[in-house]
Amino acid sequence: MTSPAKPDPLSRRRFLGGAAIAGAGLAGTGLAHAETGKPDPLITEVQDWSRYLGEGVDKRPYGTPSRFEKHVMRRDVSWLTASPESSVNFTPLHELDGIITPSGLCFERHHGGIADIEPANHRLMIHGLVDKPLVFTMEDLKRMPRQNRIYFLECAANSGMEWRGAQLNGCQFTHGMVHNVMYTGVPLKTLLAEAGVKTNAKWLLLEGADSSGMNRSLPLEKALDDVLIAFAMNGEALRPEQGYPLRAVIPGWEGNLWVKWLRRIEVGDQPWQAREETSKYTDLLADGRSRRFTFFMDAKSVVTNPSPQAPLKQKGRNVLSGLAWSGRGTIKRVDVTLDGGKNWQHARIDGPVLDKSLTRFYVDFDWTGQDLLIQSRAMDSTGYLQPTKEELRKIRGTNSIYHNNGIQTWHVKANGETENVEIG
Ligand SMILES: Nc1nc2c(c(=O)[nH]1)N[C@H]1C(S)=C(S)[C@@H](COP(=O)(O)O)O[C@H]1N2
Ligand SMILES: [Mo]
Repeated sequence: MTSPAKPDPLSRRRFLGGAAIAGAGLAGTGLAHAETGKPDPLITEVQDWSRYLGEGVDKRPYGTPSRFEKHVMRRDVSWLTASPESSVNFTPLHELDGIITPSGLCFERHHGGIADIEPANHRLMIHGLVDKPLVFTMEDLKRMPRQNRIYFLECAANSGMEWRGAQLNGCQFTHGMVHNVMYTGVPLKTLLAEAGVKTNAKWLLLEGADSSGMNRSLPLEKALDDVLIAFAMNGEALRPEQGYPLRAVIPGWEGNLWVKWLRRIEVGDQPWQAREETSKYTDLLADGRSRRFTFFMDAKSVVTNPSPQAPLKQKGRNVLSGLAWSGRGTIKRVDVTLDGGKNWQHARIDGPVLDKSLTRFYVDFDWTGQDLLIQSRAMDSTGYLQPTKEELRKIRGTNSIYHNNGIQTWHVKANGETENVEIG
């Protein structure tokens, strides 16, 4: 949408100054900018990138994003943990679109740093209550029938800092312990069938080869359902920080169960009561009791744009964008309010709507410059509706860390600045 305007003297002068131009014919027309109506010299001036040869195909054997995208990165919160080896960083959700998280931007959570494993020397052992204990090499696993599936992984501690009120200013920090990639791997049930699970087996222990040797108990029922033993993400080998060369994929269940650098699966008849399922990853309730084994990640959503790190820049036409997901199925509907819950509208879902995957939604709206109180609320295929934080606190109290799927509120001010708030 451009309209003719007066010739821009600046671009005309530069043109007459002698630059050899590809689009020379445009130079005198002074085309106007679609929104402001002002002439825009960038469309008529010849830029360096049009004037000189670009880099050759030999310069980037493995590609990286444009140098102008350096701000798009994982970030940590320095005061959150004592050391970077047992810590977490966050996915920059406000910089992403669609449903796939680029591998290099997937948040990382590790308890003992990134194990540096040579795949030729990696083994996966299955033992315990089985007819035939087995050891697999990576090559063995890659000769077995494999599947491709897109799933979200959410750490149970995602939004954990928000239990006592709005705290961190940015969806990267409040909701960025989630990523969504395509995994390639062998169904765990295939491996278990090969080993022959004994009839009294009920639980598995999954153990990592990292320095923390992190382990978790997994019900056999889930293992026989949809668990994958994955060696690839987004079409290439797992990244070191995501468990290279092998990780467990436990669709819809809390991230802690998705053991990385997976080396051992023991079959047993009861849970092991490992550190990560007793002292950690249990939910302290309002009445002082603890809830064990909260495996499922319930339906949740967040508006990623606008948000504190991505304020509104201009009145008029705008796109509100966000993500919704559920560990119990697909996303059926997302409701969005711009006025703190007085009026709700159905968001426009676009792109694939997959089981236990992030789902992208939009609201195309006009901003007149008034204050906004933005919230989103997801409904999943079981009919479950994402709760308010107050509803959650009634059951869970405020001493919880994990499984906070409450509705997030962003306050957009008249100048577009956006803040993490709670409304009563
Ligand atoms: N071996 C091992 N597996 C692990 C962990 C770990 O520290 N060691 N961290 C767990 C936790 S708490 C989470 S949330 C996920 C994070 O996966 P990511 O780093 O791919 O985001 O991995 C899980 N698997
Ligand atoms: Mo986690």
